[in-house]
Amino acid sequence: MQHTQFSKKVFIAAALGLMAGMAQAAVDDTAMDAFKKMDADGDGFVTAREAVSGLITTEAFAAADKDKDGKLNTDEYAAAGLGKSEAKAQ
Ligand SMILES: [Ca+2]
Ligand SMILES: [Ca+2]
Repeated sequence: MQHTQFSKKVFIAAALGLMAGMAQAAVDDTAMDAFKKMDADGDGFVTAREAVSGLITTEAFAAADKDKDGKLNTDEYAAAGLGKSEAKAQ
């Protein structure tokens, strides 16, 4: 039984991975996932301290913080593409 569940999970993960490559919505979901992980205290904003803990540089944070309030909301985070920038980061 557990083996069957495991296989199903692997299949779903593979399917999601496929969709993430094709659909913008899936990519955004991944970004939101990363946002939630980065938002350590769960207040809905990523502060500079949380961002640095989440491997975002202070430069990237400042560039993403469009309204300069010192924290990123989900819109700023998604607009900056921080959740998917690692793939092409140099
Ligand atoms: Ca937070
Ligand atoms: Ca902001």
